Amino acid sequence: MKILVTGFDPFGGEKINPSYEAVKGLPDRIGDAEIIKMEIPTVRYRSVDVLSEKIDEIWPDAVISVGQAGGANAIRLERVAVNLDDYRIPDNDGNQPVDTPIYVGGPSAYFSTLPIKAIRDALVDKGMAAEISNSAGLFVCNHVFYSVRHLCDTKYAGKGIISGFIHVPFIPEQTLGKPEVPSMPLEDIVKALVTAVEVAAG
Ligand code: PCA
Repeated sequence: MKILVTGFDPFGGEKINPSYEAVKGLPDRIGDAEIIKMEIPTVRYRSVDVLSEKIDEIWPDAVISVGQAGGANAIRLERVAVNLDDYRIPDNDGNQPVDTPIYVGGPSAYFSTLPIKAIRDALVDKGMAAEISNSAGLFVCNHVFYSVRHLCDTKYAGKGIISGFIHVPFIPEQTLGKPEVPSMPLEDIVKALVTAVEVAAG
């Protein structure tokens, strides 16, 4: 089985994005699963275009997208993606849509098809801070989460590809001098993603 795991490039003035830093740290195999790692741009539509090209090339069984959630104090297993872009800051190409559908005529929302409760339980069993989140925001992470789910139900319908989204906290080097802002060591985020892949791979 093949699992495509994506992280984003830095955005919003940050020098690194812990999502791709963690994805990069994953091994190339986890159990029987081959892990394909990819950095995608924090850019509306382009993020999904490159991801979709990769799906066409490798035909994964699962797509797990990972993004930074600044201020989060736990791994967040996202439950729902909504059909709306409403960016509080411009993306890395300067796009800042306001209350705009991602796919005109698409369903209002999609649920994750990853086993998010089983992943949460496995992480909590290992003593990690993890929770189900009911909003992935309205920025590029939600955009990618929604779009990949939409593709799995339309262009890739019948292929059985599961997909979903995991938000991760800042890592400590991003919060230097800001003791009030939570962070999680990079190696813990990598361990959490390994567990997520193991559970998703069944
Ligand atoms: N986090 C942003 C987009 C890219 C990322 O890593 C978000 O939560 O939408």
